[in-house]
Amino acid sequence: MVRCFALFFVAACVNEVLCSQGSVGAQSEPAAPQGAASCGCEKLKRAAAVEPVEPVEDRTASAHPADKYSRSANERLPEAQGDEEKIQSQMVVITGGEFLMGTDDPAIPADGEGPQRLVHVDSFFMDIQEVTNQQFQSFVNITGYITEAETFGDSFVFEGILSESVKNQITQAVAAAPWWLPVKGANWRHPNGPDSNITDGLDHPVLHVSWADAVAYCSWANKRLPTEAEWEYACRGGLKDRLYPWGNNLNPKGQHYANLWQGDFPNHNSAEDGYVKTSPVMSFPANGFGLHDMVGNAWEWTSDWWTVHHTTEQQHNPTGPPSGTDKVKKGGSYMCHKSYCYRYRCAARSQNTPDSAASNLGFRCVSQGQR
Ligand SMILES: *[C@@H]1O[C@H](CO)[C@@H](O)[C@H](O)[C@H]1NC(C)=O
Ligand SMILES: *[C@@H]1O[C@H](CO)[C@@H](O)[C@H](O)[C@H]1NC(C)=O
Ligand SMILES: [Ca+2]
Ligand SMILES: [Ca+2]
Repeated sequence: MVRCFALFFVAACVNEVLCSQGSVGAQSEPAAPQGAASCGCEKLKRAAAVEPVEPVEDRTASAHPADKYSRSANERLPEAQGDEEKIQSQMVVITGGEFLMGTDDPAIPADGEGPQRLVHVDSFFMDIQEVTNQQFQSFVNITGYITEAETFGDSFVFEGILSESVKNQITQAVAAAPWWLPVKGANWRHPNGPDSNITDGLDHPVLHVSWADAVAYCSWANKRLPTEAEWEYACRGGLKDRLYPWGNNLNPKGQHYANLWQGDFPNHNSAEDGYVKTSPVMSFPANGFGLHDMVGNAWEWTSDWWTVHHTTEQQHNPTGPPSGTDKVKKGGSYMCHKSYCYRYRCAARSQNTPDSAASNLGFRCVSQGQR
């Protein structure tokens, strides 16, 4: 059976009627600068356009990937385990404490960056890097896991990294962000379209992974996704009330500290930081906690459902709303430029439906103990 999924696009809270999650906030809070708010990179949504001819279990099956792909469900030979352990990310302990989450000076108020609030998180361990293609490949090799983008048969790819021949076959684009194209055959193995591969990108962040895919990987590794609070606490690297993981200056001493976009988005990427697309993980300096690429390179999924409304009361280990339609992602990507997507700040945030996948969205895992 051929499944058909329409791509609908929510114009970034500029149109309040269309913005299902942010409409109340967008009305009650000052509007963000149009350019900054109309970032297309986080508004990609899959939605069933036609009545499904198959029951929906296919999709709910991946809502509980932890059971199917748990370590115990996939016992392996000890020698295979040895290889796989080697390939796991190094983790660092993030010593718990209190921090100021969010900001009272939001660059994009409609995203719910404020208010600033006191949050306590307990200690945890965090991968020092984004999960790489090689790590994800090792997971897939052992478990046979199939990502949602592979099941759906397509994923979103930034036009600028597609080959001309693939681009020419595409007739559909995301209305308010025409640089995003739904590309058949794009998935983690073919991140820049069906004619691309990861042979030379094994140490780059895995892309085109849905939220459930990320959860499945972390569960398999006996880890989990970070909460938004854990992620932001880790991003700040012990600094208080700063924009970036390393401070307030984007390019201290003229150096680049993250893989972002330089030039004129979306037409010209001057790649002054050395990379037009993703970079190998850990190509840029670590923050004060020893974490690399917390902002830039690939966006990172968190476990929280999305809301733009936050209590100002002090919270301990907040986990976000109990339910929702979108999941929170943090950190921005190699596609972020101040002119349209100033989201490579620790307080910045964005959202996607959990079944979304794109050529700039990945993840890293955390755990309660050392793995
Ligand atoms: C996964 O399997 C493929 C095919 O056998 C192999 O080429 C690749 O090296 C394996 N990757 C990992 C990370 O084990
Ligand atoms: C991967 O892509 C490179 C560059 O386009 C190409 O030369 C190579 O043959 C491809 N490898 C595979 C296994 O398809
Ligand atoms: Ca770059
Ligand atoms: Ca990142």
